Amino acid sequence: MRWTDVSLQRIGSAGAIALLFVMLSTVVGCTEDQDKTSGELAISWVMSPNPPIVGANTMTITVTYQGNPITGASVEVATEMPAHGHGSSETPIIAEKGNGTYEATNVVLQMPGTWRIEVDATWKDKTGSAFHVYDIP
Ligand SMILES: [Cu+2]
Repeated sequence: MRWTDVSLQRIGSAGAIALLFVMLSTVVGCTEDQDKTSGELAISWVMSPNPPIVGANTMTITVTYQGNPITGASVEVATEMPAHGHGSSETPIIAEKGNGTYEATNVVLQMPGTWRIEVDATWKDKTGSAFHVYDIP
């Protein structure tokens, strides 16, 4: 049973409709590829294909600090299926492309379901983190 099923039973139909609107607006507002960022470095990315698929995906990642593209950052991509307690079967390959752009290839999502992708970046004494949750059919 997923948490949404439990929630719907507890809050009744009026609450369920309200929750549905919240969930819909979350989906509609989800055009950017990052749900949440933290730290001093700003991180965003675009998936290819978009939306991502079961199999190998590519991420084009942008790292900026106060609006300026950052070269020479250390970038890491972490994939996880929270419900299953495992990550990707493969290790992503990160390549710096210049002007604050980093390409992650071999981002393998080996099964359908809910995946959380997090990107962490470090540059000098600055860090940043961003993640997005994808439902892969
Ligand atoms: Cu899994």
